[in-house]
Amino acid sequence: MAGNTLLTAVTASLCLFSGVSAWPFNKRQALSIDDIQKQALTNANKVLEGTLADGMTREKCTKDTVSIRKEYGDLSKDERLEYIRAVKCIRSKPSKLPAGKYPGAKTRYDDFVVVHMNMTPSVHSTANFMHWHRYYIWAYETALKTECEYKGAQPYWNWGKYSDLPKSPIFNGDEWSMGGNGDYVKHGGGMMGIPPGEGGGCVTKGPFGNLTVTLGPLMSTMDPALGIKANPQRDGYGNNPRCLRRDVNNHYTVSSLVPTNLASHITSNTAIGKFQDTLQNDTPQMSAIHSSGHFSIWGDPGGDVYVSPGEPVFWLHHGQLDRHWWMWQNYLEADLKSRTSMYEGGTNWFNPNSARGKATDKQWLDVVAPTGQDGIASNQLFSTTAGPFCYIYQ
Ligand SMILES: *[C@@H]1O[C@H](CO)[C@@H](O)[C@H](O)[C@H]1NC(C)=O
Ligand SMILES: [Cu+2]
Repeated sequence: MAGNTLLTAVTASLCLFSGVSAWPFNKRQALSIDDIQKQALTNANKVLEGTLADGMTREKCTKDTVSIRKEYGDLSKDERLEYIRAVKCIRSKPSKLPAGKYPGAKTRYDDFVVVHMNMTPSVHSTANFMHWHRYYIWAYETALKTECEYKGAQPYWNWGKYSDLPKSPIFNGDEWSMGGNGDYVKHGGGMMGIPPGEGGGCVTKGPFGNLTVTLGPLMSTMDPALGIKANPQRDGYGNNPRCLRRDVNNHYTVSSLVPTNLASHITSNTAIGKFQDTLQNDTPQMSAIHSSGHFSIWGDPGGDVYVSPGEPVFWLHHGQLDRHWWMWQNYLEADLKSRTSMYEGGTNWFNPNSARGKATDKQWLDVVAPTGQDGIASNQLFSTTAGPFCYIYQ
């Protein structure tokens, strides 16, 4: 990837300056996404060693205890099987929610989906968007460990790594994958003129083949002609058993999710407000990075902003979103401290005049919070190695 970026930079310079002395040896090279990851990791380690200050206090988290989140394709086959086992395990434990109000919440996994459905308006396009989701993914990772004896860390999906996503280790449908694409069914495209991919039907191959989902839909973005059953309850919490659908496609992995675009998103936004807004706000020309990841999987419930955690790969996508923020926070030594604590935005997605978020605002996970760890303030969720957290990305 570093090689590709260099080549692109050289080619671009040659085009711009053809005729002039063109060889760009003295030009500043754009950082590649791999360079950014390396710098972020170096700085995050300095913070752990105490040679670089980020303004946070940390007692428990050290270089010896920190856990390392890896890319799914970088896990060994045994590590992948262990992750798949743990996800299946959490999907087999009973829900802790009252069945009367949430008849669709059958399993402990569904508890996570319900909490997200419930919180959606107060945790998207808001000041706490990155913080709440960091907290939420960590709670899921913790549940895998404490309720299902999971030995590893939460893996992520590096968006820029696979230009042919259906053939990636995540979606190729083999026994070490997160299941295959949906079976092909003829269907129309989605929002903003996105063409249909080669799936659209039920996932029938691999570890999550023939999975039943029960909650939602609430805000489906799939072609209505597919006839996805409406939920018996208006709030989407009713029991609506149906298959997991995907339409894994390459539309975004070759556009908004290419490594150069990911790198320039990180290097060109210096304040968190801009960083979060550009990450989330789709334009008619281009889907933003956050939705691009969701829509690369698409399907039901993956393409539904409320119910999307019902898609088992949600956690890999949002793990990467957290990593994207972590890289942005950490890759510049001089800005690391200020970027760690930046906080900006409102508190309700649907109300642009909602109260401004404050770093002292408590965040809630309700029934999926690890014991004694609900209601943690945003300013304790700033660093992945302070507050309740102790992990870095490799
Ligand atoms: C899913 O069900 C279909 C049809 O019964 C079957 O052919 C297929 O092997 C099943 N897949 C898995 C992963 O169990
Ligand atoms: Cu979300």
